[in-house]
Amino acid sequence: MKKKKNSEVKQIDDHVVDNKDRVMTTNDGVPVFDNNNTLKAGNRGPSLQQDHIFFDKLMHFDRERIPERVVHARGSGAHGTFEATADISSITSANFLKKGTVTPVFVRFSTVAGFKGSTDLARDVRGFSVKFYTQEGNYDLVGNNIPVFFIQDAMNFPDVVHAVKPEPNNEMPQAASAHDTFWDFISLMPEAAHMSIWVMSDRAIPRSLRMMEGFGVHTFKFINEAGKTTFVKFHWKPRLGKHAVAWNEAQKISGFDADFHRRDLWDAIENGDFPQWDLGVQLIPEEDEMKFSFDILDPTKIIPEELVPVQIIGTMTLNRNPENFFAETEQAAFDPGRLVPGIDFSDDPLLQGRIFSYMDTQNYRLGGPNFHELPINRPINGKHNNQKDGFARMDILKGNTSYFPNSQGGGCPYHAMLKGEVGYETGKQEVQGNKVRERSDSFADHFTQARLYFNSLSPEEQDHVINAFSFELSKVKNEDIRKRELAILNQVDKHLASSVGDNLGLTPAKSLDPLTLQFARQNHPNYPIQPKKPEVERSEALSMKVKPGEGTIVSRKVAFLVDNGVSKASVDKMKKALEKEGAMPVLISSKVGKLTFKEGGEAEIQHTYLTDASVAFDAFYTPEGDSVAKLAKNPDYVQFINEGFRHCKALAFAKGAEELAAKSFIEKDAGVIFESAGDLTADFIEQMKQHRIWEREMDRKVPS
Ligand code: HDD
Repeated sequence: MKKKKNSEVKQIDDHVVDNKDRVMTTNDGVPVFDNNNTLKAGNRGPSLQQDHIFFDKLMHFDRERIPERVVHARGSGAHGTFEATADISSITSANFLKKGTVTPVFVRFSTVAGFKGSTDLARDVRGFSVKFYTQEGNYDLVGNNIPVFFIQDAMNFPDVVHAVKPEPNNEMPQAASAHDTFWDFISLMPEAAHMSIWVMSDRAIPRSLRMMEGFGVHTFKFINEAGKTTFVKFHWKPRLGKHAVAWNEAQKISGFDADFHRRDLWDAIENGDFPQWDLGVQLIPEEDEMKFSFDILDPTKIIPEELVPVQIIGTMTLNRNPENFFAETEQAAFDPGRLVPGIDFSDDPLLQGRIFSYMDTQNYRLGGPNFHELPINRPINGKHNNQKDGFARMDILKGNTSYFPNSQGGGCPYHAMLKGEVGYETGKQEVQGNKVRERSDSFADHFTQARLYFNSLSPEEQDHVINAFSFELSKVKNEDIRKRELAILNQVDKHLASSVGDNLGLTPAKSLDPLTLQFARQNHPNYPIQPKKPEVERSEALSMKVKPGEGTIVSRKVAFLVDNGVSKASVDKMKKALEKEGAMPVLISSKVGKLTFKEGGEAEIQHTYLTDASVAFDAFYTPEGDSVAKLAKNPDYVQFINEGFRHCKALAFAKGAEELAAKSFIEKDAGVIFESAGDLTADFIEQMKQHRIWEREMDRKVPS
């Protein structure tokens, strides 16, 4: 793929090593004569202490691992660019947000709880970290795909993470929240109610990293040239829409392809299907800080788009895969404390705590304070200061002055104020108050927005939330925990609580559990506090259901279920129609290698019923031909289409293949397209655009 040489790419390319046509060397560049045999006394004799070449190799190998991230260990990264498309210069002086400016970015998506090698399809929040290499230094927007957080104060962060991670005695379960310690914690923290509904919704099992929203979560501040503050919430809106898999699918994908999301992102970029997101902002004038029924500093709250619309200010395109996973994705150090002029923190107590944690963790994980010098972390505008030495220092500072002020070095590097240049200036803010460890009662309404989210979902999405809570709480062994969580759900929505209760054989209690109340009163002595009337009770933007007439099938994978003797004409007709819409047909047959067509000629097969699973595809097409008789006898084929049906995906059958539907549990139904009944290709594409045919899910489950 042709590479675009932006300054970040150049900075990385300068460090890329290509071994092609090179002789192997030691780490000191000494050519290695024999890389197979250690040095021995006689060819059957003991190894010699003087084998420096062997030690050089083993010493490096023994130290190849670094600590994985304590959270968000599992991640996938990509390079790209961000282009600012709107004039917001009256709101922020941030240079990279000036209309028309193009800034290199590196993005890392992650799950939170699982270890580095865990499955991509865990039910979990996804991290959405973006490093902007701006001309005024690096800016990191370190967000998630869910706009709220479990806790309100950073003091509880290690606790929530300990609760969700595998339990400390037996280190189980991996990459899963469905266990006692997590729900014990959540059921004692009513502030987690809102986020827990998001995590139990389809948002936590995205179809693709390319099909999820991103959020800065906290309220931040924009500062303009005159020093005026505007509060801001950041949103990433995916051009491919927001979509999920079903939970049953997620569990199966984890077995078939634990790298499902990583592969999908990698392949899309290699194929030139560059994923894109628009960056949106919600702007709140400083004077309106206290205007809402909730506190904008509370990270368990969203600002509904109906109250403050999202304005699009730029577009991000991911167009280049990393050369090397470790050097780039693993060593990328993100830090929400890394701001550029024009952007500032708010007083959100969760955000304030993050300002310490990331710097500290990078120092530990990347082995000392010079991690900024790794190619992936270097600012492209250069770094100039008097910091020096430390493990693995790479920059070679010229001259004999490394202090300020100095006269010997001409007073350099000088600070921006000395020459009237732009430097980072914190927005002015009057601060008053006693030193206290307390929480504002404006943070005490834990259920109104949880309800807003649940009420904004379609009935099918609500059903998924109910099923997810039922699954997770069924896995909890301690019944007291189940009851406590049910009591919380009952504060959010009666239907939610009673439906989950039915599945657990429990009747939800009317009020919160005394233990939950006791903990809540440690933060708010008068808890529960009468909530303010919310401005909106439903927000359309929160549902992921595709609206009629919307939706795209760009980059969707369609399984063409074939075998030798399939009709080329029947394959090509559908292939052409799908490719025109940007979808990706994939031929699946009983073995890899050559597939012969009915009309003569061959195709190369890469995917088989053996290696691939129905859950990895978005839709299914069975063309006609002599293949039909073979498929009728192939249980793996029948499993493919049954499962596709169960997961509410569109299925199309060419005229001569329609009888195959009867071999499975599939009948004439929504999203099941028979060529004899209409326009095969157009109907198929229309159904695929909906992403799923949810109406089929409610009462037409089939075994698979
Ligand atoms: Fe965090 C990593 C997102 C709260 C402490 N966090 C990390 C990553 C993301 C987030 C996306 C992965 C970065 C990467 O790709 O390398 N974290 C969030 C969001 C939060 C949040 C959206 C709340 C709104 N985090 C949070 C708090 C603390 C931390 C309150 C501690 C006080 N987070 C960390 C960390 C990590 C991290 C321990 C682990 C690895 C790393 O930083 O680089 O410092």
